[in-house]
Amino acid sequence: MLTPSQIDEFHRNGFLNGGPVLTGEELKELRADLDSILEKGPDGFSNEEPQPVLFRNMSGRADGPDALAVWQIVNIWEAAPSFERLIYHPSIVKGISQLTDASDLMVWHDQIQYKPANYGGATRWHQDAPLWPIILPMTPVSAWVALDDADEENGCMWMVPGSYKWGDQMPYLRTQQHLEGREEFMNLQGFSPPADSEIKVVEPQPRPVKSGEVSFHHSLTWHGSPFNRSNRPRRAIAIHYMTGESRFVASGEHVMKQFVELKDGAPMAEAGEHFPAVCRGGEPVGAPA
Ligand SMILES: O=C(O)CCC(=O)C(=O)O
Repeated sequence: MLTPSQIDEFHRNGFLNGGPVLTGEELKELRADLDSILEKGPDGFSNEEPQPVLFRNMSGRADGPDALAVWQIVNIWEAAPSFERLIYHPSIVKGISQLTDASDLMVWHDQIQYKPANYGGATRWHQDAPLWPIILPMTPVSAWVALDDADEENGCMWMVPGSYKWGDQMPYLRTQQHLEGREEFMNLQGFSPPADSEIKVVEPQPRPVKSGEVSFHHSLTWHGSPFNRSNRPRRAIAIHYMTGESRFVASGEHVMKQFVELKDGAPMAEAGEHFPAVCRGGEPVGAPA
């Protein structure tokens, strides 16, 4: 359970380190499952095998001597039982329910972003909700679980306090895509927060997360993560949840749309097995046996 002061901190900043949620045993199993999937690679799954929805190097700079990689795996929970248990993790699910005030929650999708040691690429400044145009109202809060200590050296996330209250600012953030290295990541230039904002300055902060801890962020919080030039990998997973109010927007595009056979405006709670319910009536339902 999050405390009232943690919930206040989240509502002020738009992010929160929720502390440790994984046992040593769980961490070991998650790392081993991720490593074996990374070893297999995007083309290593047979048709009969359960597999993730997407597996790709999302770095735009993957060729040549400066090759950089961010391995993105969407819905690893569909390929590995340890990750399936993680999306139902009672502390994570309860935390999301507390921070959203929603009693019913489903998984929208999960997402590994693995930055290899020495040549891990950047995840540029962005907000999540504008990139998810097939659901409304927007899915409000995500959980990000570190499988390695994530710090400034190996590309931890950076966030901007209060930015989630400034609306959809993706057009502005798209002008800042040149910021990729650790030394330049704080140099967001040329944006003035709305005059009535509680926080009126753009102050990017690195947000280290220890392995086994969960960090929560709002889907309009400005965030990103620079290169990993350290000699340590950065393994982590984001789990994006929807509330029971989410409805399908048929005009949008998203990699998860292929699994939605609903009419425009229908509740995403009816979207089926790729979007499992994890919380009902404010209580985590727990992983299937
Ligand atoms: O793992 C990262 O560095 C970025 C993750 C992210 O953008 C997210 O969780 O929304």
